[in-house]
Amino acid sequence: MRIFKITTSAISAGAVALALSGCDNLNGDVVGGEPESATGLVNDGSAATAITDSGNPVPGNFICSHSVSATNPDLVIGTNGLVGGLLTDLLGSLGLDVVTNLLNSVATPEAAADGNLDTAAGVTLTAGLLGGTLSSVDLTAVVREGGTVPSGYYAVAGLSFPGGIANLSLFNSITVRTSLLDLPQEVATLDQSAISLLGINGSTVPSAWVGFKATRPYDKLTISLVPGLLAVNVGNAVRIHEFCYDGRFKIPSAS
Ligand SMILES: [Ca+2]
Repeated sequence: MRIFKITTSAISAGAVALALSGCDNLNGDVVGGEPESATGLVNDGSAATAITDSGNPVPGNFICSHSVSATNPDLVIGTNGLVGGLLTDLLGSLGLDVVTNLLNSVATPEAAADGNLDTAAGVTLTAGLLGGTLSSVDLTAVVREGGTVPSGYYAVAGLSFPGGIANLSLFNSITVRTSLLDLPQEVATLDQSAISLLGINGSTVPSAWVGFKATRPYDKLTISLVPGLLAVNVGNAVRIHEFCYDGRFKIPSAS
């Protein structure tokens, strides 16, 4: 994996409109995430946030304003952080049962990029699926052909953990990565201690925005989930609510 560290350049809002033009008039505005109808991820600046800018944590809590739904993306289930031909090659080398189990690990993947924060892809961990050839359950939003998200925007996934705090400990790592033309661009990884901090606000259902500010353009945005316990079945271990490319940060008021 190559990791590029390049100074983020400012870019006007017009640039993304240009890059994402021809997208069936979708503008990527998000709906949902209202506190009174909370389905696990509230979009009022109260959800835990682990977003970096050039490797440094951005202070405050993320509020998603725009989703990659603007591009009518395809949602692809994968593993090992692979995209494109490398993923196809790996899946082609595996038995049908393994591939079927992997594909069945993510329910309603399209809900992770439908512009609605109240809908989510659900990830199930199946004992025995991971730990050998496969190391992670991935979900990638593939920006529609010809479109890219320019540098200066975000690569962020909104997550919730329906099983509560205990579900945070299921994961060894959570990684968000980008690629362009199937070449790896940037990556941010939460290790176990960073994941455990996501539950620090004490919500019954922990939720979080994870990812980074993109210093390189991308056309694929992937989240990789690596479980720590490989011998358990966990249904609905994590929900992937939305992939967001833009938003702002709110500093929680002291109380
Ligand atoms: Ca959604």
